[in-house]
Amino acid sequence: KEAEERARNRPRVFKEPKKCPPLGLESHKVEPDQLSASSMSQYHFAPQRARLNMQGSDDEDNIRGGAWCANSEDAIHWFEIDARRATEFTGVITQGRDSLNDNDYVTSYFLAFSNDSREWTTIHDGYADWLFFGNNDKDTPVMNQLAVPVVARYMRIIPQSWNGSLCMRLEVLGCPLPVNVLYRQNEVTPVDYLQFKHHSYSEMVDLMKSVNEECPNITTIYSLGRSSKGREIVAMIISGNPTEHEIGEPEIRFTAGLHGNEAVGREMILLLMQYLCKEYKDRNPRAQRLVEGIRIHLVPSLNPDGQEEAFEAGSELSSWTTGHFTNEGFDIFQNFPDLNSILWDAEDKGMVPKLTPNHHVPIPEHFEANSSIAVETRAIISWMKSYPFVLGANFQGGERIVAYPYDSLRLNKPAETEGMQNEPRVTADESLFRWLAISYASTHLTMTHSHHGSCQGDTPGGGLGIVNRAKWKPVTGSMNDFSYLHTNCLELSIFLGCDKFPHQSELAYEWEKNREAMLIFMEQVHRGIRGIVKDQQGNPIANATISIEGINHDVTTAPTGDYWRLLNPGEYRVTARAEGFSSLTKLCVVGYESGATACSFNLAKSNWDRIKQIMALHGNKPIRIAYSNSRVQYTTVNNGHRSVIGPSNGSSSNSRLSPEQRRKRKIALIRRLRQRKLMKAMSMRTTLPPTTTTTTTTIPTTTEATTSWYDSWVWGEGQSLLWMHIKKTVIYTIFTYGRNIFTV
Ligand SMILES: *[C@@H]1O[C@H](CO)[C@@H](O)[C@H](O)[C@H]1NC(C)=O
Ligand SMILES: *[C@@H]1O[C@H](CO)[C@@H](O)[C@H](O)[C@H]1NC(C)=O
Ligand SMILES: *[C@@H]1O[C@H](CO)[C@@H](O)[C@H](O)[C@H]1NC(C)=O
Ligand SMILES: *[C@@H]1O[C@H](CO)[C@@H](O)[C@H](O)[C@H]1NC(C)=O
Ligand SMILES: *[C@@H]1O[C@H](CO)[C@@H](O)[C@H](O)[C@H]1NC(C)=O
Ligand SMILES: CC(=O)N[C@H]1CO[C@H](CO)[C@@H](O)[C@@H]1O
Repeated sequence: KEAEERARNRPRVFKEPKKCPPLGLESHKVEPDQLSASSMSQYHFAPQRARLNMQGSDDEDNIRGGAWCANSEDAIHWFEIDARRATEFTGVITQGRDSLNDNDYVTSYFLAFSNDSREWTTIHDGYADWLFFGNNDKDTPVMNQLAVPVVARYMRIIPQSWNGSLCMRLEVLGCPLPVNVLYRQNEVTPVDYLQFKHHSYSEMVDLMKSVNEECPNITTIYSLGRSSKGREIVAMIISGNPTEHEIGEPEIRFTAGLHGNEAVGREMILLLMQYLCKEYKDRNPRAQRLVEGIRIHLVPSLNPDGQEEAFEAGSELSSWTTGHFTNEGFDIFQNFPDLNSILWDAEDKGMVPKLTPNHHVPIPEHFEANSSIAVETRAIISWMKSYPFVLGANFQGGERIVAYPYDSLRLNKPAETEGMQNEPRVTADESLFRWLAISYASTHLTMTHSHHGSCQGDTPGGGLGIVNRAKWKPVTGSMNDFSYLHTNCLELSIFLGCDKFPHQSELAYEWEKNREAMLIFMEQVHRGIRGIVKDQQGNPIANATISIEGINHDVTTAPTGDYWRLLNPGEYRVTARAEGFSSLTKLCVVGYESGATACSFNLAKSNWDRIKQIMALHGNKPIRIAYSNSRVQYTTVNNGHRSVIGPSNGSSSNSRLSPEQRRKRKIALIRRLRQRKLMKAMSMRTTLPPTTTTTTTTIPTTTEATTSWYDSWVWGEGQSLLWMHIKKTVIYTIFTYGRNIFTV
């Protein structure tokens, strides 16, 4: 009480205290063996759990302590940090225990320092030990700065009072003193043209504008829409021709800041902009290949309101959730329509892909009116649909891992035996997603270092640095699942580290860790096949479907007819389908070398489609034909209008032949036609049901398993079908041969 009284009446220190960065309890730069304590209440509450923002779990099966907690039976309590070298300590940030139900936090403490961990000097105010006031709740970090820095190797926090149980999480601020030259060589030398600092919203926009001014002909800035407080969600395109989609060029996206306090991704994207601009101008061949071969969309902050909230709190005093949500309280990442249930329900009924498509699952109708969808989410959805994205990643924080979809969890079968493990549903592209995740994780400098465990204490990735989100921390309505099920784009989440908002002195090293991984990940967009689907006149076909045999997830062509299908190396049977065209299947081989395999299609109008066109011309009524020598006229049955159709220049063609030649030609032709008719009639009799209608009965053919029988009628050079009418089992057709019209 005396100490408290004195502390309250102590004159304020007006001198600005020296500021040092965190030693790295939160970021895990401080290793487990640097942390120790007088006692612990249970194994789950070991001193290693005392890191700022450590997340706990009260789950009975998997208890993870949300703090270090002392054994309440002890009389003396302390928590000790070994900085491993002489350090100038300048402050401490404390937080209570992360827990759903308990309110455990330390309200006051002493600080002591030592050079050998035996003799301790407690900070003193001249009369007695200096009492520091701690927390008032379990989550908000509270910082105490030292008026005068203390040089030492060890530091102890000696709790004096607490609420609930004695539990705490903390970060220590200090500047390590240089030991010798060798040590300094290990430190990263920042590249001078890059800005290693945290950006507020307006600083971020300014930086993007300056990159745009620096590299005007490879960059452009646009907006996805506005946040709920009216801030533009700004994006930059970097590409050889940034303002338009070039046919054949894939588009990819990097996004960050879905959660405003996850700051590393935002800064990595801003650094990537500066890097690509500078390296492109310096004619770095790799940067040039990337910029010219891909249209790269970079969105550093999808939740600008959250970004501002977290930025104001700062890198140390932002708690786990400061700015995580939008202004209206939504977690954007998991605010998307749940399409998984729709697809999985259809799958359970055996309807996929024959009756329900395995891709582009429609958004439920009530979505437009649903007030629990954030304005930011709506802007992102319409953005995702308006560019032909092939590959994307959203950067997040709080863990060190790449998570691939599905993010939503449904077990394959209901448990038959108690205790039996059921596997979650996996995407048809599981092995590709794993590859994409590994391409990032294994290139990142530290993501696969599993010897320290993961940030929150469980090791989900088994050391590979990748995890299926549904197996780890399932969420429904995620951006990744939505992207996979509603668009052509494969989207993953990249969690960049334990500390969501690290001190800005860490940014240079973060850039070193992520730079190569980001470039490698972008280059993966050239893995697989790509091509253009056109009709026989060379017009691109939009919205054509590309299916890969054995992978139950199709993609579609862009409005310009081009498509990309990311695939691991292998041989694939690829089928292109489009409304009104005969489908076509090809074998395309994806090799190990870089560069997508070209696999383009020219689709022929299906005969059926042409028949429908001709019938539509005549009001969908049967057409009667009449002969007059070699000139053919026919009339529509109903209205009596006579119309002379097309190839009636018979006389001009046949007039150059002698009558004998003409007769011989005719006989030969009739013979051929009889033969063909017989063959077709035989094959049809065996496959057509007795009351044939115009539905799709299919005949297996040698080439195409999926060709409709009316498409399989092979027409010779110069022949084409004009009209066909089907009545019971009799098929009437009109077709042309050369310049003559025949009927069968
Ligand atoms: C630790 O040693 C340094 C000199 O090496 C000294 O300046 C400092 O006061 C010592 N700290 C403590 C707590 O004894
Ligand atoms: C960009 O502009 C500069 C100068 O205006 C020019 O030298 C350069 O070739 C241009 N680059 C591209 C990709 O058009
Ligand atoms: C609105 O959207 C949320 C989140 O996707 C969903 O949980 C909810 O069921 C929807 N409400 C209606 C009425 O569709
Ligand atoms: C694309 O084709 C599908 C059927 O294959 C159709 O349902 C959908 O409306 C088409 N989309 C567009 C944008 O044309
Ligand atoms: C029909 O003949 C006329 C004149 O003989 C010619 O101008 C026209 O191009 C011909 N049409 C066709 C379809 O051959
Ligand atoms: C013993 C205990 O838990 N006391 C208080 C701790 O703080 C919370 C609020 O922060 C109170 O509700 C508890 O009563």
